[in-house]
Amino acid sequence: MTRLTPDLIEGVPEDTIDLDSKLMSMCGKTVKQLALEGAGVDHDVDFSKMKVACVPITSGMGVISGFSSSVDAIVKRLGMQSYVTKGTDVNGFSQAISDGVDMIMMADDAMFVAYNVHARKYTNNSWGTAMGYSVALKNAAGGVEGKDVLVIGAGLVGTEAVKILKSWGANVSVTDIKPEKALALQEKYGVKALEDVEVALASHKYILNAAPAIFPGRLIMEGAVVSTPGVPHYFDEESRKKAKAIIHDPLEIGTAMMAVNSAMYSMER
Ligand code: 2YJ
Repeated sequence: MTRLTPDLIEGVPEDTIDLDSKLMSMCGKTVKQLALEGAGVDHDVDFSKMKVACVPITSGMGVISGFSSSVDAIVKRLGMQSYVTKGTDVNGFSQAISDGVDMIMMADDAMFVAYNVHARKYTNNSWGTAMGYSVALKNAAGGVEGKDVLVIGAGLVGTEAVKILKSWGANVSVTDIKPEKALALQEKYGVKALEDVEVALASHKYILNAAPAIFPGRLIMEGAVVSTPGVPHYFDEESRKKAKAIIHDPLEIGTAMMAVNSAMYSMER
């Protein structure tokens, strides 16, 4: 996982990118609607009774300025009650438990979880990101069943995306800067490993980019739908002109997906 930096997330609390409007125009759904779909829920859910604590974690590389407040804002936009604990780490966690919260959101350098206290289960960010961006891709593409979809990156998010897209009936190909990683997914999940990322990109209209890579516009297909959680995020003018949709935000889609999925562990479906 790439470490987020304060500049990447500075617009998240006030939602300066207006993610819902962007998603509505590309996918026809809001972030909450996409997250519910990813959690397998086919109706709106009132989350107003769900109490969430966001715990800042200082271990490893430490607190990222604005991270907990961004997660807090994202969770609030889903209609949940949320706050950032005063204490950090174990102190913050114990405060959250004493306050009787239903869910705890916290991240260190390796793991970001939404922990449902009642169900004693968590949803992690790799799955949340893969599912959130796969659902967005599916909606923007008008379904993926029987379509050729390319997953770039065979890391934690890419692997989850391969499994999800395959389960939806897509013809999944995967490519990674380390070919053996793509080959391992080919073996395990019966998808197709492609070695040359440029050839792969130029021949696919539907792309889930789970790698911190930058691709030149000459390789992007006309009318392409690119769902791209990776940071840094950069698509040149040619890509933006040619693509039908480039779906990206630094934190919200993955985080909303985690929060909704974890909340549903203890709510009626
Ligand atoms: O509590 C804090 O402020 C920090 N401990 C947060 C650390 C956040 N974690 C990361 O940046 C992960 N490496 C990646 C998160 C993935 C988001 N898509």
